[in-house]
Order: sequence, then structure tokens, then C-alpha cells
Amino acid sequence: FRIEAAEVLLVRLPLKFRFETSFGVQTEKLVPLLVLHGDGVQGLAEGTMEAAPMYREETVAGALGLLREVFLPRVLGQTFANPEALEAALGSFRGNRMARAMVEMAAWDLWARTLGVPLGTLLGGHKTEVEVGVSLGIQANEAATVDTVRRHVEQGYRRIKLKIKPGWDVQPVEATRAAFPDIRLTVDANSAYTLADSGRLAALDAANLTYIEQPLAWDDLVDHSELQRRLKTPLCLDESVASAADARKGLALGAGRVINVKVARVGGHAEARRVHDVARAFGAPVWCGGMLESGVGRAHNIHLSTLPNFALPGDTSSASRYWETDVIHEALEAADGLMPVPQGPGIGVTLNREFIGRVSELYEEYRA
Ligand code: OSB
Ligand code: MG
Repeated sequence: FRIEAAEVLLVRLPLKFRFETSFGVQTEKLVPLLVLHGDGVQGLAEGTMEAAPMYREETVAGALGLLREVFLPRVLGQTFANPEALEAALGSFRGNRMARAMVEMAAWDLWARTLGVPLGTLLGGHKTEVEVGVSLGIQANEAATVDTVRRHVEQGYRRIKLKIKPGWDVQPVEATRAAFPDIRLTVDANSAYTLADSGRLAALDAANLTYIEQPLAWDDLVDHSELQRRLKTPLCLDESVASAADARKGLALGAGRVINVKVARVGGHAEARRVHDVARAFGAPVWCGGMLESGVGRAHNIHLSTLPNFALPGDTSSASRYWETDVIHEALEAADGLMPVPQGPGIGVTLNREFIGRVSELYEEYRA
């Protein structure tokens, strides 16, 4: 396929809920979108980095500059045999994997649409629906926590994840477990703890959590392996896995027993599939994480989740939880904790250009 032109758009979407994590409070999502144009076909991708470097080091501003100055000039006017060839064209650059992933993921969508097959099928997946859970932000108190958990359990979500931070961990978890003895429950600390907190984290062993997600530093594997030795509960790595090599090292060190695969965090679908394969070789399940994506990123996540070792429910819950109006026409809605895979070629969704035109804060077009 040949990349004839590219469009970069920037949309600000107000969140329907206040999303508090250990690194801050979010009330909106700044969404950069990339459209790659091939021979009569378009490929879509979304940047999932935050506006500020609070999750990992990447930012929206950094991604927009890199696309314009470095990445798009490398691919415009070029012909690629497949998306892996395009990945290789950007492979010598350091870091900035979420920014590179925008190009790589749009290329997968373009390629799948060119071939007329769903992206999940092209990646090697077979499912027509995927199991999903929900990620719930830090609430004002225990009663509010139990209340919001109840609403989402009633909607059928297959796993509840509570955001925690030092000072807000054992209490909400114990209250939730007492109210729902049998649900699949996890917590996510987004790197808010250190090894000095291992006693506090060990207190969570009593709550029968499926895993504790990313308790320690965003770039750490070694301390996680020490913490894992002190806990019964499996650790799940999110921030600290940026590649299949990181996944191999983390699992070999015993830094965790589960991996949260975020396709953009690891640089795109090809690397996400390699993370999936490495984890399978270690006997470790993976699941598909989320970054409060718009419909474009959400559709990519669902297609990736059709691979067999996505054995635990992902974070890709119904789009209507997040947005009044999405950037795509299709509604990505889960029922009874199952998210249908959008059908049709590629990621199976189409941009709502009318809505985007009204709210877009930036529009750039590049030609070969
Ligand atoms: O750590 O998984 C995370 C959102 C933004 C940044 C990091 C994370 C999250 C979530 C939300 O947990 C997942 C979602 O609902 O998309
Ligand atoms: Mg996480």
C-alpha cells in the first residue's frame, strides 16, 4: 500500500465523569486523530498520550510535533509491503511509542481495509465479541465507591478495577469486597507506591484481588520483582512495559504475572502482538488496557483483544459511559460485559466528520 496523504486533527472531548487517579483528575480528553490516505482507502488511528506527561513521558504536543517534523515525512509518498514494513521505517527512533503507534495503527487499518478484512482477523484473532470490565476512578468516600461498583456490576461488567493511591487503598477495597464477595476485583495504583509501602500493599492480599496493577514506578521492573516476592496477589504491569523485550524481562524477573497490553504504549499492533506472544510463552495472561479512548482507539482495542491470550477482561467499556458524542458514527456498546467486535473491513468504524468539524481545534493536511 502507498501512503498518499495524511490528516491530523485534534479534538477535545468532555468526559461524562470526573476521573481521578493517583496522578491527577481528568474531566476531558484531548484526542489527536490521524487519517492516512491510500488508494481510495483511509486508515484511522488515535493518539492515546495525555496532554501532560503524567502517565508515561509522552504528550499530545510532543506527538503532534513529531508527526509533522519526523514521522510523517518518513512515510508520505512511500509504498509498504505490509504494516510491519512501515513499523520498521520508524523503528530506529527512540521511545515516543504512542506517537509512532499513531502511524503504525492507521497503517494497519488502511491495510485491513485494502484487503477488505476486519483488523482482528488480520492480526490472527477469532472472537466476535470480547469480555470487558470497567476502570473506576477514585471516589469521594467508601459509600460512593460501593455505589458506583454496584451500578457497573448490575450492567454486567466482567471485572471491576478500582483506582487506588496511598491513603486510599485498603478501605475502599475492603468495603467493595464486603459488599460483593464474588466479583472479579482488581486495583490500579498508577505507580504511586514504593517498596517501603509493601506492608500496606500486602494488606490487600486478604481481598482476593485478581491482580494489583502497576504499584511501583512507571519505569521500574526490579522493585516490582521484589514486591511480587512479598505478596500473594499477582502483580500486573502496565506503565513499565513499553515493548516485547520489557515484557520478557519483566516476566523473567518475576516483576509480575499478568500484563496490561495497551497497543499504543508499546508502539502499535505488531509490537502488541509480540507482547501477547511473549506472555503466552511464559504462561501469563494479558488483557487490553484503555486510555479513555474515543471511538477510533476503542475500536483498535477491541480488534486487538480478539487474540487468544487476551484471557482476562479488558478496560474497553461502553463508549456512552465516557462521551455525550463520539468522533465515530457507530456506537461501541457492551452488553452483559461483552463488547461486539465492529464488523466491516479494518477497525469497522467511520469518522463523524460533521461533529469533528464543529469541535476540532487543529487541522493539518500533508501530501506526498
Ligand atoms: O492506568 O489503565 C490506566 C486511563 C488513563 C491513563 C491510565 C489508565 C487509565 C484507565 C482507564 O485505567 C481505562 C479506560 O477506561 O479507558
Ligand atoms: Mg493502569
